[in-house]
Amino acid sequence: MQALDFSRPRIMGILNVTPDSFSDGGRYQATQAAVQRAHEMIAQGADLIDVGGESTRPGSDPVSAQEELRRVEPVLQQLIDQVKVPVSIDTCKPEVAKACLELGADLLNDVTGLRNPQMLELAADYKVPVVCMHMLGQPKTMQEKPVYKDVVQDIKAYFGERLQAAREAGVRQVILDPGLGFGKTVPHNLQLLQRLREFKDLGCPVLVGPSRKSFIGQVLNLDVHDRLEGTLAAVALAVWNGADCVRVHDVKETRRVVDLVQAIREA
Ligand code: HH2
Repeated sequence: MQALDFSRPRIMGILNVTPDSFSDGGRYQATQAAVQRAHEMIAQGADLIDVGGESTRPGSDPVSAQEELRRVEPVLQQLIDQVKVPVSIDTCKPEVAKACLELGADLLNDVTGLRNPQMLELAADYKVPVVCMHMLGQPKTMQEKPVYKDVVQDIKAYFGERLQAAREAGVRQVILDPGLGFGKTVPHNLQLLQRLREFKDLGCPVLVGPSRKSFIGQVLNLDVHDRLEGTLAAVALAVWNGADCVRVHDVKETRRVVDLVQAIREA
């Protein structure tokens, strides 16, 4: 697999094959509904599809690798045959990652930030890029008073360590994601978006996932199904501030925003 091309900002469409994801849980549990949704997102302009079989919303309980695979495997099997865009697997479990790579998944999205060295070994063995997302603690407890000295500097220091480990393991491309909503207060999330460009110093593509997240709901006092404009504002600023990829549910609207911001950047 070649390194992914981030010569222009990319859109990663979210496909949650779960009963309990925070904004779309239960909608794409049936394989056909999930596959159809992936095709729809690609037609709307998604550059990548991210398939997930475990919710990591705040307070969620982990599911077994067996259950996660039962959810994602049939969807991946069809998608990998049918679509031309890269398909990623959103998992932190090496067993799940390996089975999906065997099926032909094109990249790994690890919300536990490559804490498990087996994820690095898999990315190196299968020669796939990997998203290293920062999370403080575990989903069950991560929102209980997260503390940083300086949220950007602390996360950069963490990335520096993981990048070193990734290089030593022979991983060819690491995409860095500060992990909006994963062990962060509202001000932390806002600062991460405001100062996103600082992550570019590390020399890797930067991905960000603001879609429908609770910091948007808290700033605007809006429920999860009413966060589209807030998400698009965050997407616009993220791309302006150097994001190479945005992970979103609402691909059609995001494509328009990203393309306009990019046109302004290039003008
Ligand atoms: N956010 C979620 C899940 N995976 N991966 C990356 N790289 N970055 C993110 O910000 C990110 C992620 C949570 O959102 P969602 O998939 O919509 O919800 P859930 O975890 O409830 O399935």
